Amino acid sequence: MDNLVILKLGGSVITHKERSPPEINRKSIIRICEELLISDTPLILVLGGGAHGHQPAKKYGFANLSTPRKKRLDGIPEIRYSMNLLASAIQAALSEHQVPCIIIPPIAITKLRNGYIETIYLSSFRSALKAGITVITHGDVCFDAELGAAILSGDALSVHLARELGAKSVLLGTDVDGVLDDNPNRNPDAKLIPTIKASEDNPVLNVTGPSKSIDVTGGMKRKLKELFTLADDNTEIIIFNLNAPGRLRRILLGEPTIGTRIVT
Ligand code: IP8
Repeated sequence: MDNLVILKLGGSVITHKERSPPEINRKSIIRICEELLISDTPLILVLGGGAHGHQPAKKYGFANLSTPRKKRLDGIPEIRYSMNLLASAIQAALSEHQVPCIIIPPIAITKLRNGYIETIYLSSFRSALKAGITVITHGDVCFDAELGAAILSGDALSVHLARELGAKSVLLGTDVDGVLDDNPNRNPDAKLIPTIKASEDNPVLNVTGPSKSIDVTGGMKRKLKELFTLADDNTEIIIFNLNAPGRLRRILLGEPTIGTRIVT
Protein backbone atom coordinates (compact mmCIF):
# COMPACT_ATOMS: atom_id res chain seq x y z
CA MET A 1 0.00 0.00 0.00
CA ASP A 2 1.91 3.01 -1.39
CA ASN A 3 0.65 5.79 0.83
CA LEU A 4 0.23 3.95 4.13
CA VAL A 5 1.40 5.84 7.23
CA ILE A 6 2.27 3.94 10.41
CA LEU A 7 2.33 6.22 13.42
CA LYS A 8 3.50 4.99 16.80
CA LEU A 9 2.09 6.95 19.73
CA GLY A 10 4.69 6.55 22.48
CA GLY A 11 3.27 5.27 25.75
CA SER A 12 4.96 8.03 27.73
CA VAL A 13 2.99 10.61 25.73
CA ILE A 14 -0.50 9.05 25.81
CA THR A 15 -0.35 7.85 29.44
CA HIS A 16 1.04 9.34 32.63
CA LYS A 17 3.81 6.79 32.78
CA GLU A 18 4.88 7.48 36.37
CA ARG A 19 1.37 7.34 37.87
CA SER A 20 0.16 4.17 39.48
CA PRO A 21 -2.51 2.92 38.98
CA PRO A 22 -2.12 3.81 35.29
CA GLU A 23 -3.75 7.00 34.04
CA ILE A 24 -4.53 8.02 30.48
CA ASN A 25 -3.17 11.42 29.36
CA ARG A 26 -6.43 12.67 27.86
CA LYS A 27 -5.19 16.17 27.11
CA SER A 28 -2.36 14.79 25.04
CA ILE A 29 -4.61 12.29 23.24
CA ILE A 30 -7.12 15.01 22.28
CA ARG A 31 -4.34 17.21 20.84
CA ILE A 32 -2.81 14.33 18.89
CA CYS A 33 -6.18 13.38 17.39
CA GLU A 34 -6.73 17.01 16.32
CA GLU A 35 -3.31 17.09 14.62
CA LEU A 36 -4.11 13.84 12.86
CA LEU A 37 -7.18 15.27 11.17
CA ILE A 38 -5.19 16.80 8.30
CA SER A 39 -4.08 13.32 7.19
CA ASP A 40 -6.16 11.75 4.43
CA THR A 41 -3.92 8.74 3.77
CA PRO A 42 -4.48 5.19 5.11
CA LEU A 43 -3.30 5.17 8.70
CA ILE A 44 -2.34 2.63 11.35
CA LEU A 45 -1.89 3.94 14.87
CA VAL A 46 0.35 1.75 17.01
CA LEU A 47 0.08 2.53 20.71
CA GLY A 48 2.99 2.02 23.07
CA GLY A 49 2.15 0.42 26.40
CA GLY A 50 2.99 3.34 28.69
CA ALA A 51 1.72 2.95 32.22
CA HIS A 52 -1.05 0.63 30.99
CA GLY A 53 1.32 -1.91 29.49
CA HIS A 54 4.61 -1.63 31.33
CA GLN A 55 3.32 -1.54 34.91
CA PRO A 56 1.40 -4.84 34.76
CA ALA A 57 4.09 -6.37 32.50
CA LYS A 58 6.70 -5.62 35.16
CA LYS A 59 4.45 -6.99 37.90
CA TYR A 60 4.27 -10.36 36.12
CA GLY A 61 8.01 -10.52 35.44
CA PHE A 62 8.05 -9.83 31.70
CA ALA A 63 11.26 -7.78 32.03
CA ASN A 64 13.09 -10.98 32.92
CA LEU A 65 13.57 -13.93 30.54
CA SER A 66 13.77 -16.42 33.43
CA THR A 67 10.28 -15.66 34.77
CA PRO A 68 8.36 -18.95 34.95
CA ARG A 69 5.78 -19.72 32.28
CA LYS A 70 2.92 -19.88 34.79
CA LYS A 71 3.55 -16.37 36.11
CA ARG A 72 3.69 -14.96 32.56
CA LEU A 73 0.44 -16.66 31.59
CA ASP A 74 -1.19 -15.38 34.78
CA GLY A 75 -0.33 -11.85 33.69
CA ILE A 76 -2.21 -11.98 30.39
CA PRO A 77 -5.71 -10.95 31.59
CA GLU A 78 -4.52 -7.94 33.58
CA ILE A 79 -2.26 -6.62 30.81
CA ARG A 80 -4.93 -7.18 28.18
CA TYR A 81 -7.59 -5.39 30.26
CA SER A 82 -5.31 -2.44 30.81
CA MET A 83 -4.30 -2.16 27.12
CA ASN A 84 -7.97 -2.38 26.10
CA LEU A 85 -8.71 0.68 28.25
CA LEU A 86 -5.92 2.62 26.56
CA ALA A 87 -6.92 1.60 23.04
CA SER A 88 -10.58 2.46 23.76
CA ALA A 89 -9.59 5.95 24.91
CA ILE A 90 -7.90 6.56 21.56
CA GLN A 91 -10.86 5.15 19.67
CA ALA A 92 -13.24 7.39 21.65
CA ALA A 93 -11.15 10.50 20.91
CA LEU A 94 -10.98 9.75 17.16
CA SER A 95 -14.67 8.88 17.01
CA GLU A 96 -15.51 12.31 18.45
CA HIS A 97 -13.98 13.73 15.28
CA GLN A 98 -15.95 11.26 13.11
CA VAL A 99 -12.78 9.35 12.14
CA PRO A 100 -13.91 5.77 11.38
CA CYS A 101 -11.58 3.47 13.29
CA ILE A 102 -11.34 0.00 14.79
CA ILE A 103 -9.04 -1.66 17.31
CA ILE A 104 -7.15 -4.80 16.22
CA PRO A 105 -5.54 -6.36 19.32
CA PRO A 106 -2.31 -8.22 18.45
CA ILE A 107 -2.91 -11.09 20.91
CA ALA A 108 -5.72 -12.36 18.67
CA ILE A 109 -3.61 -12.58 15.51
CA THR A 110 0.00 -13.12 16.64
CA LYS A 111 2.26 -16.09 17.34
CA LEU A 112 5.54 -15.30 19.11
CA ARG A 113 8.55 -17.55 19.68
CA ASN A 114 11.08 -16.52 22.31
CA GLY A 115 9.73 -12.99 22.18
CA TYR A 116 10.09 -12.68 18.39
CA ILE A 117 7.29 -12.54 15.84
CA GLU A 118 6.67 -15.87 14.14
CA THR A 119 3.39 -14.92 12.44
CA ILE A 120 0.91 -12.07 12.46
CA TYR A 121 -2.26 -12.61 10.43
CA LEU A 122 -2.79 -9.32 8.64
CA SER A 123 -5.88 -9.82 6.51
CA SER A 124 -8.09 -7.70 8.81
CA PHE A 125 -5.56 -4.86 8.59
CA ARG A 126 -5.67 -5.00 4.79
CA SER A 127 -9.47 -5.16 4.64
CA ALA A 128 -9.95 -2.30 7.11
CA LEU A 129 -7.47 0.01 5.37
CA LYS A 130 -9.03 -0.77 2.00
CA ALA A 131 -12.42 0.20 3.43
CA GLY A 132 -11.04 3.58 4.57
CA ILE A 133 -11.01 2.61 8.25
CA THR A 134 -8.12 3.75 10.46
CA VAL A 135 -6.64 0.87 12.44
CA ILE A 136 -5.65 1.24 16.08
CA THR A 137 -3.32 -1.46 17.35
CA HIS A 138 -0.74 -1.57 20.13
CA GLY A 139 2.16 -3.20 21.91
CA ASP A 140 0.64 -6.24 23.61
CA VAL A 141 1.14 -9.40 25.58
CA CYS A 142 0.90 -12.35 23.14
CA PHE A 143 1.09 -16.15 23.37
CA ASP A 144 4.61 -17.43 22.81
CA ALA A 145 5.44 -20.97 21.64
CA GLU A 146 8.46 -21.24 23.98
CA LEU A 147 7.79 -18.87 26.86
CA GLY A 148 4.02 -19.21 27.26
CA ALA A 149 3.58 -15.47 26.85
CA ALA A 150 5.83 -12.55 25.93
CA ILE A 151 5.58 -8.85 25.19
CA LEU A 152 5.34 -7.67 21.59
CA SER A 153 6.59 -4.08 21.61
CA GLY A 154 4.85 -1.39 19.61
CA ASP A 155 8.17 -0.69 17.84
CA ALA A 156 8.62 -4.29 16.68
CA LEU A 157 4.98 -4.33 15.60
CA SER A 158 5.34 -1.05 13.68
CA VAL A 159 8.38 -2.34 11.80
CA HIS A 160 6.68 -5.66 10.99
CA LEU A 161 3.52 -3.93 9.73
CA ALA A 162 5.56 -1.47 7.67
CA ARG A 163 7.49 -4.28 6.00
CA GLU A 164 4.52 -6.58 5.36
CA LEU A 165 2.07 -3.89 4.25
CA GLY A 166 4.60 -1.73 2.40
CA ALA A 167 4.28 1.55 4.34
CA LYS A 168 5.32 4.90 2.89
CA SER A 169 6.17 6.36 6.32
CA VAL A 170 6.96 5.05 9.77
CA LEU A 171 6.70 7.84 12.33
CA LEU A 172 7.70 7.12 15.91
CA GLY A 173 6.33 9.69 18.36
CA THR A 174 8.28 9.77 21.63
CA ASP A 175 8.82 12.14 24.56
CA VAL A 176 12.23 13.37 23.30
CA ASP A 177 13.12 15.39 20.17
CA GLY A 178 14.65 12.37 18.44
CA VAL A 179 17.91 10.47 18.90
CA LEU A 180 20.43 12.38 21.02
CA ASP A 181 24.24 12.20 20.88
CA ASP A 182 24.48 11.19 24.54
CA ASN A 183 22.30 9.55 27.15
CA PRO A 184 19.94 12.36 28.24
CA ASN A 185 19.62 10.74 31.69
CA ARG A 186 23.33 11.41 32.31
CA ASN A 187 23.93 14.47 30.15
CA PRO A 188 21.26 17.21 30.04
CA ASP A 189 23.21 18.94 27.19
CA ALA A 190 22.84 15.93 24.87
CA LYS A 191 22.20 17.18 21.29
CA LEU A 192 19.81 15.98 18.63
CA ILE A 193 21.16 13.96 15.69
CA PRO A 194 19.04 15.00 12.67
CA THR A 195 20.00 12.07 10.38
CA ILE A 196 21.28 8.58 11.17
CA LYS A 197 22.60 6.04 8.72
CA ALA A 198 21.10 2.61 9.32
CA SER A 199 24.03 0.34 10.09
CA GLU A 200 24.61 -2.27 12.81
CA ASP A 201 28.01 -0.73 13.65
CA ASN A 202 26.80 2.85 13.82
CA PRO A 203 28.38 4.16 17.09
CA VAL A 204 25.13 5.93 17.91
CA LEU A 205 23.85 2.58 19.20
CA ASN A 206 26.34 2.82 22.09
CA VAL A 207 25.23 6.23 23.37
CA THR A 208 21.48 5.91 23.35
CA GLY A 209 20.14 4.72 26.67
CA PRO A 210 17.02 3.04 27.97
CA SER A 211 13.99 5.24 28.59
CA LYS A 212 13.57 7.25 31.80
CA SER A 213 10.67 5.28 33.25
CA ILE A 214 9.67 1.61 33.55
CA ASP A 215 10.07 -0.01 30.13
CA VAL A 216 10.18 -3.78 29.78
CA THR A 217 10.91 -3.62 26.03
CA GLY A 218 14.20 -1.70 25.85
CA GLY A 219 14.07 2.05 25.09
CA MET A 220 15.80 3.94 22.25
CA LYS A 221 18.56 1.43 21.43
CA ARG A 222 16.10 -1.36 20.71
CA LYS A 223 13.93 1.12 18.78
CA LEU A 224 16.86 2.04 16.51
CA LYS A 225 17.90 -1.56 15.93
CA GLU A 226 14.36 -2.42 14.84
CA LEU A 227 14.18 0.59 12.52
CA PHE A 228 17.57 -0.09 10.94
CA THR A 229 16.18 -3.34 9.53
CA LEU A 230 13.52 -1.37 7.69
CA ALA A 231 15.58 1.43 6.17
CA ASP A 232 15.50 1.62 2.38
CA ASP A 233 15.23 4.38 -0.18
CA ASN A 234 11.44 4.29 -0.30
CA THR A 235 10.46 4.38 3.37
CA GLU A 236 10.44 7.60 5.34
CA ILE A 237 11.42 6.84 8.95
CA ILE A 238 11.28 9.61 11.54
CA ILE A 239 11.62 9.63 15.34
CA PHE A 240 10.12 12.85 16.72
CA ASN A 241 8.76 14.53 19.84
CA LEU A 242 5.03 13.86 20.03
CA ASN A 243 4.81 16.02 23.16
CA ALA A 244 5.76 19.11 21.17
CA PRO A 245 2.52 20.56 19.74
CA GLY A 246 2.47 20.89 15.93
CA ARG A 247 5.34 18.58 15.06
CA LEU A 248 3.14 15.64 14.10
CA ARG A 249 1.02 17.92 11.94
CA ARG A 250 4.08 19.33 10.16
CA ILE A 251 5.44 15.87 9.45
CA LEU A 252 2.10 14.73 8.06
CA LEU A 253 2.04 17.81 5.83
CA GLY A 254 5.57 17.03 4.61
CA GLU A 255 6.95 20.22 6.19
CA PRO A 256 10.40 20.35 7.82
CA THR A 257 10.46 19.94 11.59
CA ILE A 258 12.71 18.80 14.44
CA GLY A 259 13.36 15.05 14.61
CA THR A 260 15.74 12.25 13.58
CA ARG A 261 15.47 10.63 10.16
CA ILE A 262 16.83 7.14 9.57
CA VAL A 263 18.35 6.81 6.10
CA THR A 264 20.34 4.22 4.14
O1 IP8 B 1 5.66 0.46 24.90
C1 IP8 B 1 4.83 -2.54 25.19
O2 IP8 B 1 4.88 -1.76 24.02
P1 IP8 B 1 5.98 -0.59 23.90
C2 IP8 B 1 3.45 -3.16 25.40
O3 IP8 B 1 5.85 -0.11 22.49
C3 IP8 B 1 3.24 -3.75 26.73
O4 IP8 B 1 7.33 -1.21 24.16
C4 IP8 B 1 1.99 -4.50 26.90
C5 IP8 B 1 4.07 -3.66 27.73
